[in-house]
Amino acid sequence: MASLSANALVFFAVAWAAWCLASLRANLSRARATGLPYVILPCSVLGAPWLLTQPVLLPLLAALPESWTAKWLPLLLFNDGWHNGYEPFQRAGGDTFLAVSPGGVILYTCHAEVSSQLFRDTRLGKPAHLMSLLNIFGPTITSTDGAESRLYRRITAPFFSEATMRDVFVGTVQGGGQLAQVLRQPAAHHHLRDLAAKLSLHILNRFCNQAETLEDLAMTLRGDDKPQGTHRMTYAEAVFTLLENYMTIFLIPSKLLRSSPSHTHRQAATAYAELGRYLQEMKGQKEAELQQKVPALSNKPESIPELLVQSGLPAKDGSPAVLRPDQVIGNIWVFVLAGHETNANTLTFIILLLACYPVTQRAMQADLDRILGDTPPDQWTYDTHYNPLMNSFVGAVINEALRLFTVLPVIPKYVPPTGPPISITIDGHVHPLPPDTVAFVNTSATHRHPQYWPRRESSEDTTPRAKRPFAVSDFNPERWIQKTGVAKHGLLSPPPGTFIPFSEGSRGCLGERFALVELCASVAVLFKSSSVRLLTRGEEGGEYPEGELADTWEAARDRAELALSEGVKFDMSLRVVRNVPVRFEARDSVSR
Ligand code: HEM
Ligand SMILES: *[C@@H]1O[C@H](CO)[C@@H](O)[C@H](O)[C@H]1NC(C)=O
Ligand SMILES: CC(=O)N[C@H]1CO[C@H](CO)[C@@H](O)[C@@H]1O
Repeated sequence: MASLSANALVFFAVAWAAWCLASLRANLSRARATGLPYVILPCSVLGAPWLLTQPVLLPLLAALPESWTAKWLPLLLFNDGWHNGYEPFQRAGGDTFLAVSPGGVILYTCHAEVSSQLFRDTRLGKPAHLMSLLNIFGPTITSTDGAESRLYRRITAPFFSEATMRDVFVGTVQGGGQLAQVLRQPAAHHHLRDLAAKLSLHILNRFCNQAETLEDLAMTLRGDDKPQGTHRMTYAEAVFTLLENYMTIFLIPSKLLRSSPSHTHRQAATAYAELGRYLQEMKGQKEAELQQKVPALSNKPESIPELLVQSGLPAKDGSPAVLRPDQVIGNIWVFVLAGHETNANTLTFIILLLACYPVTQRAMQADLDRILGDTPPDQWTYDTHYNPLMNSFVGAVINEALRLFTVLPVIPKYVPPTGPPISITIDGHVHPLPPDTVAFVNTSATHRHPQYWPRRESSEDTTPRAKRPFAVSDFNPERWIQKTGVAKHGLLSPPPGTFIPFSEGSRGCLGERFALVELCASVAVLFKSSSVRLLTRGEEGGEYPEGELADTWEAARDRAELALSEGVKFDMSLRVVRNVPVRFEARDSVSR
């Protein structure tokens, strides 16, 4: 018996190895036909075999001499793409190349010309089969393709009007004022990202979902909010807990999670169930409102749930509903996710970068004083202030943070498996990409490409404090300020494809304006009234390891830079997970 199963095992191993070799050969010949440089990998970074064996294999592979693995191992570490910046491309000797494995062919590019083609060519889709991660409540705009995603875009796009932007600007100034007060509390830095997330989730609920008031934000920021009715978690708690445990919730069925001995698992299950209920309630309420609504009376911009729910109802003329209930719910959810995480993380990066760069912070504040003068925040408006602010150091700081801290470091595209190859052209040479090729536009490598974005001189760091390049030392908002000529806009406008934090083309970010308006208003309101400062260990208080002698600002800055490199993580989006001790202080009128 034992020898029979051993034989079977050997048989399967041999068959599998033969299949791998045959697939690799087939894929290799397709890759060669493109005329692009390629790297051979033992497995696909996206395939189940690697995803499942990675926890065991990775420590072994990491123990091998670096010279053996440097060329290919980084390409198998999906979540390290941001940390490596442009380096893997430098090592591969090209800005566009293929990674070939038995599991498939992946194209990597940080070449502006190629990215622009990939964004513009409407025959390219999204690898929706790899993105189902987002569809935990139903299909979503981000993780579907073709006619289906176009339908969702068409339905929700009217929300992003100028009228909405006016509301978002004013609302963020109000909400940011509340955040500023909370941030001035001494220990607030321990919760910096969470507080930023509370603000951005509030802005999203208030304007996308028309579901919250400023008082709700004040309560959430203080941590005084309680679950309403029969809910076991507040809405914000459900969203944050779900996001913290996203992989667990995606991979393990709720039923198992609910009866798991692990408290975290049970919390994750509760968060999923609770958020599902909140989304259903939101849908139900909008349905009720829509059925009562007198059309002529409402001139408020419509909310995202309203637009989606409307499409989920049969039309007045009796024609059937355009969306199924799961499509309505899935998309309400994805707007919550896409609309708050990215902004929360970007605002957090901006705050910490400004703490590391006090001179830049003061320059930005000088612009805030010049543009806003003594106008009280409740009189700031989108029409008067948004453009001047975005053309000043405020816009420069936001752009520079978006450049270096790409919350989405990679943008996937896909050559449909059925259909002809799709060609890209590089320097006049045509390269046909075979069907079923996944293409990754590496935003973070593009944004740190030495040709498009020369490094700041002082950032040529000769003391290797960490193995990987420090994005933070390259932070230089000054590079966005146009000094010569009579530029119509105050800021540099980079060549197409070189600055792509929001992607471009028909699948570009729907919320780009929304995001920029929110970032602009929150940065303005936080830094008009306060300054942020890095804390030395003495100022911070608390216990520290013996032998840490240096307690200077420079030492604090070194730690902050390390936190903004090694303490940054990418899973759902790029965020800083290590605490950076900072303090917000009121700007005294003397120093202005
Ligand atoms: C700093 C903030 C933000 C950044 C950097 C950002 C970036 C991006 C990027 C790179 C994509 C393309 C993803 C892909 O192709 O796989 C995207 C898509 C999207 N974003 Fe944003 N985003 C931000 C904020 C927002 C906000 C505030 C909203 C909504 C209120 C939003 C809604 C969306 C939606 C709906 C999509 C999917 C579009 C589609 O697939 O057709 N985003 N975003
Ligand atoms: C591009 O980004 C992905 C995702 O972060 C990463 O896995 C990959 O290694 C990057 N490719 C290169 C050449 O840097
Ligand atoms: C781009 C391409 O041809 N990829 C193929 C590589 O091999 C696997 C396994 O045979 C196929 O499923 C892919 O389509």
